[in-house]
Amino acid sequence: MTNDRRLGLAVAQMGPVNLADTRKSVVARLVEMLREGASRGAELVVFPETALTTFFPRYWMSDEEATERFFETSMPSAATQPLFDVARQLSVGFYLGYAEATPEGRRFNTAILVDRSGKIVGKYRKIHLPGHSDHKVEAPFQHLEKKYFEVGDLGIPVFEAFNTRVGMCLCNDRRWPETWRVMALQSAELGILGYNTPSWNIHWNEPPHLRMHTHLVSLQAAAYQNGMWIGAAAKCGFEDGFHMIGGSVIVAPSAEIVAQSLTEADEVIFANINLSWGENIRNHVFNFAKHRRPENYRLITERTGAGEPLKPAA
Ligand code: CDV
Repeated sequence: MTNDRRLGLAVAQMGPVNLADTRKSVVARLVEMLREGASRGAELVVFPETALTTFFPRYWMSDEEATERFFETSMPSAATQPLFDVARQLSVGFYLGYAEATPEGRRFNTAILVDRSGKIVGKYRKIHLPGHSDHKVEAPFQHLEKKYFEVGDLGIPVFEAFNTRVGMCLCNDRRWPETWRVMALQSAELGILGYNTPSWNIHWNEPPHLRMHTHLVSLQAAAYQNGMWIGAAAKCGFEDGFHMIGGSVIVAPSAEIVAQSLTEADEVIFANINLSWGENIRNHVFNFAKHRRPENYRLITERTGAGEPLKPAA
């Protein structure tokens, strides 16, 4: 028997943001989806990674040009203020991914959590940065996250908000079990993320149908193995001719998908989630306090890459 603790959760998928699109026009799209989410009962709306611009790491340019064109130096800014204002008016919070330039000149792939009063209550900076930093001249497009962003320096925090505990991550982080386990060890009941996943990959050979499969299987396994809800928002479709997968989802702690986008356009999906549903898993099969054996897991923090087998205990 579980309690009934509800949260209205919306995931606001975005269709393409092209190079020519202004911040103003993008924020207007976000505001419209925030309104739709609120009208359907959402208390929290999840937007994608780099929601305010095109997924610019596909383009080679100087760091100065990238910063000037695609990074935010303040949040809220004049362009994003309407989102915060409408959030406060409608009493609906949101998660927003954007490229952050700090006053010290550091750059991160960042997500914020904004509460129902329009106040920023959490920040995460992406840790698992995929791609490369060199110019792959022969490649059809680049994936320059390692050039434009530093590795996040805020850890994997969990925030007390929305009457629950919320963990945040971004895109590639979702493929790493460590991300979710660190959230779950802080008793997160909900993990949220935005993503930009190109349908073709210049780094390893994964055909388009597997791109969707590995996306979903990562989220479903993470939800089940950590007894958490997960909400994941895509930016998708053809951005100036470069295709990215959709497949925005809300996943239950049972690993079942309770809502999934149908399009590759702006689309809001919604579920009135019962936050207690993870308790059955966290109290039994994945009762961490009872069953985890961290003394056997030390390689997870000692080694980055795979190495030789450990010597068997005598
Ligand atoms: N933006 C991303 O982190 N994208 C990666 C791609 C490069 C594989 C992802 O994991 O979807």
